[in-house]
Amino acid sequence: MSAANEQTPAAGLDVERIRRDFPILAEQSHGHPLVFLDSAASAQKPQQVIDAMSEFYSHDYANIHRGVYELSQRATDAFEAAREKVRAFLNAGEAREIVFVRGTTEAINLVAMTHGRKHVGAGDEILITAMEHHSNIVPWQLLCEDRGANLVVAPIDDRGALLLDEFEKRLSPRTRMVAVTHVSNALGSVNPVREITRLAHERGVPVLVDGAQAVPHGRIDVRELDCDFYAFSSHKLFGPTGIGVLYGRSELLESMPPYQGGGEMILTVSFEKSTWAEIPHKFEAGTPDIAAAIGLGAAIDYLGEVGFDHIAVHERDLLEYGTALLDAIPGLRMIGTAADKAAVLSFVLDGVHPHDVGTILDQEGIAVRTGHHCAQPVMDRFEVPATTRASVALYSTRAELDALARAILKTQEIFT
Ligand code: 7TS
Repeated sequence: MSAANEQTPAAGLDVERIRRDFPILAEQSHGHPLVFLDSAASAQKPQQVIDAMSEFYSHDYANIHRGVYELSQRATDAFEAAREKVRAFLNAGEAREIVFVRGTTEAINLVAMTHGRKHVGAGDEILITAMEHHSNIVPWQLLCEDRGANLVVAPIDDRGALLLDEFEKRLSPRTRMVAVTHVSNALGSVNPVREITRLAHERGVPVLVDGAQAVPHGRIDVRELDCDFYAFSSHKLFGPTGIGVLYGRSELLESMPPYQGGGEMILTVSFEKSTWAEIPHKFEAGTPDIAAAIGLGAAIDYLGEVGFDHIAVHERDLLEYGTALLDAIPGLRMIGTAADKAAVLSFVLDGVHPHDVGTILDQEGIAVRTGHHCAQPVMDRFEVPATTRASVALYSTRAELDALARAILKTQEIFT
């Protein structure tokens, strides 16, 4: 690969070389160089990922786990090699603890509909936090409706950080599951997952972590976090859409009923009774997005070569730099100022609706997300209808944040 190979740790990240790996960053938008500050919605893809998928389709493509012929074996090997890369990436104990799904949303639904249905009954509780993305709220609400159970929400403070003592108070003898985000997509707040798993496990409660916004920014170790489930989407990790991961402790996955029925997930089928394949295949009914899994593996290789320590240092610099720039703009209020924060600058401007901010920024070639970010309860908590959110990734630069600040000032001039 590029930059990383020639880097010494002290040299940090060579962002210009990294940027050359991402062909889309050379695009223009409305006659300006594209300033892509929406990586929290979905990250851009390096050439290495695009090439890995194209190579697979060109040379190794066949359906997996079925054919006795060589090509199918090659495809199966590539798919399973991607699983092993994910295992190593999360530092999971075993590759069979890695289930390929469509993304974070499907991973959480899978746990709610299998583990949840098995263990949650009338009057039981699911404990989440006030900063969850809709995909870590609604599956639990569906489960609660189905079972007559209750969704309990741990509050956050005015900076957007979880109130851990309030969280602990809400862990009750009826709590059957804790489901928390690792990093908030709307606020950037980083949750103290290790503390959360400790508190929950003291009471015998399993913990699911929504890692969608955490994986692109730092090294994840599911064994150190001591979580029971960890979910993420490939497309936010510089990989393709259509694939994601559910990590689950093997003993939990083994004890769970299947999620969807079909081919691939069975051991035997008769009209009287079917039996299930071993994990993880029990949860992988039907033909998966094979090329996407291989693309995800290539993204993980890429990040490994860049080095997560370098990425973390670079992004911390961007976050501090961007925060100082935006804080200096009169009439701008940051939403989400937790002490432990990652990659997200969410804000509102006095007298200008976020959609208008987004539209003016777009005219300047700057891509940001505006709206409730699929976290409506967070907007309610801060009493705003929406925010403008700039989010950074390993390829973002200080110059892009300068462009953002300039465009915000221009927006204010237009609207006042
Ligand atoms: N959890 C979190 C914390 C997220 O940020 C997202 C997507 C999801 C779950 C769902 O991921 P999916 O891949 O299954 O869709 N977040 C965003 C966002 O912030 N802007 O667009 C999508």
